[in-house]
Amino acid sequence: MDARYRTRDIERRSLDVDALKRSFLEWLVYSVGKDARAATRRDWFHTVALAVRDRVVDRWMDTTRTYYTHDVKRVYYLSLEFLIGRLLTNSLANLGIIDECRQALDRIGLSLDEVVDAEPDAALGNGGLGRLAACFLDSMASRNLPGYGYGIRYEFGLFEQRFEHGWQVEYPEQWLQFGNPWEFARPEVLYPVQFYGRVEEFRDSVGERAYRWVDSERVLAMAYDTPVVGFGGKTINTLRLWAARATRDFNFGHFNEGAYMKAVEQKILSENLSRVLYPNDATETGKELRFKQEYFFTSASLQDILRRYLQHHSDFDQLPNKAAIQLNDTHPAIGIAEMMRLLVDQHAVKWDKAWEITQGCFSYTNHTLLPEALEAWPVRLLERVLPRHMQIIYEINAKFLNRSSARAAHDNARLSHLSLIDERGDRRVRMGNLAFIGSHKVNGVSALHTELMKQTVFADFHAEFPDRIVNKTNGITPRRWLHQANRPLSDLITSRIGEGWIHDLSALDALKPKADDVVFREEFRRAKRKNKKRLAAYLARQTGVEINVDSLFDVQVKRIHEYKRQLMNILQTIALYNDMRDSPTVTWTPVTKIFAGKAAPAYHMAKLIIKLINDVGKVVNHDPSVHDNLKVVFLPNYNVTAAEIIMPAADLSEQISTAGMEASGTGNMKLALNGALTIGTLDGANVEIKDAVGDDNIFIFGLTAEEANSLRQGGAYNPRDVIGANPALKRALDMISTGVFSPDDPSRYHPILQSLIDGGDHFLVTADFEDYCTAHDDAVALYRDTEEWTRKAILNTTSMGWFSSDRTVGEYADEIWGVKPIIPDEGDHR
Ligand code: NBY
Repeated sequence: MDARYRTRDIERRSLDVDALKRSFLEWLVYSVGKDARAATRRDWFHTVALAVRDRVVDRWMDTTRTYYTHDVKRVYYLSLEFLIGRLLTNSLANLGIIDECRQALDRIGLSLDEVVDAEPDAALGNGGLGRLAACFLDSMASRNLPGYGYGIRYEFGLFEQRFEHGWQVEYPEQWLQFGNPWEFARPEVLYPVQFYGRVEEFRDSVGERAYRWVDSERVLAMAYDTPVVGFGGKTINTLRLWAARATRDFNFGHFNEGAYMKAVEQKILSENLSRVLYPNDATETGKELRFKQEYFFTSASLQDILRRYLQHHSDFDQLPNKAAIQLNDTHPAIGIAEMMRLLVDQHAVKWDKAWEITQGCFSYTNHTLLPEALEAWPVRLLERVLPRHMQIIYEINAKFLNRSSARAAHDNARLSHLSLIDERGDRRVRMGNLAFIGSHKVNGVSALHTELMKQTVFADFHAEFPDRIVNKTNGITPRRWLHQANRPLSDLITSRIGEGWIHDLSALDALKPKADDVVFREEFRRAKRKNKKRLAAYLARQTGVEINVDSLFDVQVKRIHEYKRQLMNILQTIALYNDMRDSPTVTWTPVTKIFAGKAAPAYHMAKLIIKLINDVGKVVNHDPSVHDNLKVVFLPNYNVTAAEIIMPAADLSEQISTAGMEASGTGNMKLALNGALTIGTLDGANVEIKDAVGDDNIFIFGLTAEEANSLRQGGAYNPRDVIGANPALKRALDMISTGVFSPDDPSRYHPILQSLIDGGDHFLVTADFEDYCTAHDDAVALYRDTEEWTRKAILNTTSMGWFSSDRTVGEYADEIWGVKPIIPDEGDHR
């Protein structure tokens, strides 16, 4: 090889400060095409990202080649959502070159923080489910597991939220507007995906009945690959996202007839498949385009998985030993039928063999028990859009029901529960049931949620397959959520126990005794205060509200949903406001209520709750009689980037869902890991967090899942009586209903009051209110005892080791996927 190129290649991979600086300057000119005087912050971001990407590519190819040469079993994580956020700090930190990069930029006269801030936030997800997928990618790479993410390269991510007069207004999120330096387009990796048409029956070469799908419309799926850098930079996995491409860009027939728009119409319609992420986080709205998105990315991914397998194999017997396919909720569940179609129709595998292979490969994670979120697609839609899949689903169903114990027992009620088809009303395909019977393992995301799965939605399936449902309590990546987001605390921890905790979070255990060390407590508080100052500055910039850094930062950040009960929080805020005004001479502990989160655009009640919080904030924040002891701030456009600033700064973490409704939660873990104390119900993973941090270090209140259930089942619950018996609650509701917070429109909040009073209060806000207020008072009282509060905060951080997604992913690997870590062989490039 030419010696000059060789030196250049080594230079381009070098991690030292001077080499980094030289690459930045070179990339700016030769790839971004700007000179240093004209370069904007965005130009510098692209420059740095490209230079960093150079330092990833060799190891990426090593990783891919190692998987290929050893023909290892891989795990494929199929998810309609990957909420990855920004990647620059993440790549630098996982490569271990944050400081080098900072210095290199310093020498050019630039600040790394400003460069980092120019990166758009990749919001290819709605909330917990999408962020979990992103944490799993980080953990799979960091544990050297051969894992791939498969999803959609949405042109528009989750909408940008702005407030106009306190109302949520949605704007398109154009994250790709200025290009994406992390991705590699793969125009040669292209798969056809069919829709519509009809099924033709014919006899195959040996005279057996066979089927082909004809007269269909085709769209192409084109791959875009993003490297996923593991901690330490050894394993670099791949996130492969599909973009829709038309089979024909241009219809010359139409064009020649002068129909210019019509000539490109088909292209635009086809490519709409990857245009935009659906913004619902807990409701299924049954849109045809959404269903087509699900099939589009699932089919392309399965074709890609089979192509990769066939590089080493000539039949499909070994597929379950080479490919574990994880369904992130039911969104890719049509993959069960698609795998059967690919094996039976395209590769002439016998039905029973194909079914055994399919079950051997697939597993399914359930993320919710809320009935409105369980996907059920109309049979008529499937018949029209995927006619062959509908046949296959009928066939799977018939064989399954025939062998079920319910059939043997002639138990029709149970049979109808087990059926893939919901026969009530318009007939629908239950995607959860399809995912369940097509998988060898099905998991819930917290101990309580898994238990409830067994008792409720999947009770009949659990009786039929008692070993299939397992628990995998969620986790979060300690790299992003502590090491990167919270430098002050991260440095403090490292100063005492070294860096090992970054890839083995259970090492935090060793710090528990430090809770009793005055000096450590002082340093812990100093780190928290730095983070609070940073958040206060950010909130002031974004909202104009100035907050007291020494107040208790009381944080509820998550999607806005009635079951998450932001309403209960704001009602308690009003009650606290009243108390402060009633007793102006009391020395109040200053409290700042911080909210953030998006509402699904069509979820009117959630949007009304946002408006209420903003209206309450307007009154409270301008009332001199509370002497700045209470502030209410709603930060617009919550996303991963905002979360990285909020989590480290929180004192109190609000996890107050109606028990039985939050499958797990993961924000609860991020906040506790960063030293916030939780005020919460016994719901989702809160139960396990309580066990980990200890009863004395958490504020638990409210009904249990069982109690909530029986209260509702009993039918005797009367919110009116409860309100009547609680003067603080009654007063807060009266203020809302008489327009104290909405003088311009006093009846604005009647729908909210209605849902509580006449609507039966489905989410039990009134039932839990009193207990919630007591728990809150306890928390505020404790906050005055600085040393004791800090001690508990430290015990929260140091007890959260188990909630690392490294642990979660390790359990999936051992108990569901059967994949093993492998350290990539190094190529001859170093
Ligand atoms: O998944 C969340 C759960 O609510 C949360 O408790 C859990 O911690 C997290 C990770 O397991 N579920 C969630 O985020 N769900 C969605 O984002 C979602 C998105 C789309 C649809 C349904 C749910 N949909 O039907 O379109």
